[in-house]
Amino acid sequence: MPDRWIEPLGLLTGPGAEAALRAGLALPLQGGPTAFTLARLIARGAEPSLVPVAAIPPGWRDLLPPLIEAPAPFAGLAPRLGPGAPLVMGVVNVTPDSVSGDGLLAAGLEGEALVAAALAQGQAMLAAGADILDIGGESTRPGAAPVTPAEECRRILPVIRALAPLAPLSVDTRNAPTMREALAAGARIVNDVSALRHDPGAARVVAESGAPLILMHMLGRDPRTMQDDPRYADVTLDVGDFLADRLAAAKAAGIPRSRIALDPGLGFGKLLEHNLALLHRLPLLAGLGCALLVGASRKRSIGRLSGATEGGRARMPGSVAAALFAAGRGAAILRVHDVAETVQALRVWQAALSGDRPPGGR
Ligand code: HH2
Repeated sequence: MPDRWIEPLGLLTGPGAEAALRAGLALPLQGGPTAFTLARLIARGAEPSLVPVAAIPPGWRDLLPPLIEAPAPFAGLAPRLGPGAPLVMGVVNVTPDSVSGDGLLAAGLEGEALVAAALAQGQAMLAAGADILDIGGESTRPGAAPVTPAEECRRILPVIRALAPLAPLSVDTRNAPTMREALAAGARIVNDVSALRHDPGAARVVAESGAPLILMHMLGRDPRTMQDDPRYADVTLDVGDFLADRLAAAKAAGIPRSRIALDPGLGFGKLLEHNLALLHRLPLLAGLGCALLVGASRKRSIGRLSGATEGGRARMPGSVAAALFAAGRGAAILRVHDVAETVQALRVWQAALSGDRPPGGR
């Protein structure tokens, strides 16, 4: 567990960031394009202090390399939106009960019709600019009942086989047998919301396959109970400690840091204020030296903040706002249901931040 953290504050982007970097007044957050001008020095059991980056004491500078250097490109992927942009991960849920309201089994689809619908959904997301498709066969919404690996495989394997030739796929599963089958069927990335805690065989499958891995924070181990009175001393530091611990466990199992992305797990055992704190203080987690993934899309917090209580696509505009905010705070991967809307918003946001005219624009 880290005993010290540097929290980047005073964030800059675009020409302002470049000027501040040249003048030695800022440091790049994970290689840019965001830069930070202030550092909050946080040591366990002591009052935090705030200093300009040029005044970070020598005794703290050992924490800087993972914070300022670009992590290895996740899964070797270059974002389709260009350097410095996040990867966009489109969600394909082969479930009857997903919280986002988009589960393909909810539409009563089976067999060839299900595969055709998943293929059409995936193709539309790719045409809209998705970099990765995340295929899941088990809902992990609060209170969801678990699904056996056999049922999970029955749902997702035909979809993975159909989509694998078209795009890099991640498989959203906590189960080692499902990981193994999904990778054999053409998935390239493992997305485990239990961070390798649910199935003792998972670490070995990932290590032996060489697949990139997403480790996510969830409070406790069970989605059925994770929302029962979640409590933290300091949610960002607690999540940071957890992710550092899981990163060490993955490394011990033979999965190097360069293959791993970390995710604070918005909505997984968190109240609205916890989700907001994690979004806001995301740059602190960059100190773990991995690409950061944020999945706020269509979650209950978006509904609470926007009044879109009915869920599903009604939460799209708020989800896009959360995605842009996360991108500005160093998220390298955005997990979203509404790919076209998110990509359009990212294009405008990127151009406005950089101060450049978009290609072909006036
Ligand atoms: N959120 C969901 C599922 N998987 N994986 C990662 N890494 N991060 C997330 O935030 C995340 C995730 C829940 O969203 P959804 O897939 O829409 O719902 P459900 O689990 O009900 O299918």
